[in-house]
Amino acid sequence: MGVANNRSIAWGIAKAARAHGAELALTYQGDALKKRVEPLAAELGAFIAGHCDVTDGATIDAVFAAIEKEWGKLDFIVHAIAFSDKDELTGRYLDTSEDNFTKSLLISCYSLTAVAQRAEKLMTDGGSILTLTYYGAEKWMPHYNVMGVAKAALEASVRYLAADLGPQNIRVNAISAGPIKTLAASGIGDFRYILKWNEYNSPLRRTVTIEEVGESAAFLLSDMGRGITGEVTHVDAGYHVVG
Ligand code: 0WD
Repeated sequence: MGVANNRSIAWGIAKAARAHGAELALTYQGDALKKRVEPLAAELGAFIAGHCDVTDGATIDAVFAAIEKEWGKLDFIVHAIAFSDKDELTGRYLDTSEDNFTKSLLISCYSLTAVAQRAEKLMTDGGSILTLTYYGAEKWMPHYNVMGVAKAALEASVRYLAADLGPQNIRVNAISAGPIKTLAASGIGDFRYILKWNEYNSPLRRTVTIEEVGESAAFLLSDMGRGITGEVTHVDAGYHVVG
């Protein structure tokens, strides 16, 4: 969930998962993205599980019904979804409106729980749930504002969901990705500066690619990561140790 185009982190994950033998389903949000996602799905032989807007629970239900019909069960799910009004991803966190706070937290945080509730029923042989977070959850970052608060709540959700779903051998993890130029990231103020800053200061002296996030995700989604749950793994060229 969260392939918007071929620069999306979810696309990097889908490609890596496919390369390691996964059968895939993709969702799209609205007709505009449908046109982008259809050819990408075809490229990976993935089926389209339908329109999903996480603010509308009926569309989440419909996606899981489509998956149940196609496969009967589910092994893993990738949640790569976030939203905040662009106007509030600049300036001060202090100026966050109640409306955007509620919407950002609903789409960027609660939706993981909403998805996990549906996934639980289909993960009859255990499973792996993965979400995407960012260092702005741990430390203040310029312009990240309400998204930092949403990501902190998302990371806490990973821990609570991991504890709830562990007895069914369903693992819940997050990847904290370094900054990557995607559609969502382009809404963040001074994003190019953040990219450069990471390039100069991270231990690997560079930023990461969606392919690198994808490979790490494939590890966490697969049985190779079977001992890992409730974890936030940084795939950020090491920036978190210096930032
Ligand atoms: O630097 C970055 N790009 C980082 C992104 C660093 C660390 C983490 N992340 C996170 C993001 O916060 C997000 O959770 O990775 C995840 C994926 O983001 P992305 O790959 O950077 O961005 P993008 O390709 O734009 O995909 C995000 C998608 C949306 O695309 P747009 O740009 O149209 O908002 O999230 C989806 C949508 O497809 N999305 C929704 N899906 C269902 N229902 C909704 C919604 N209400 N809102 C957004």
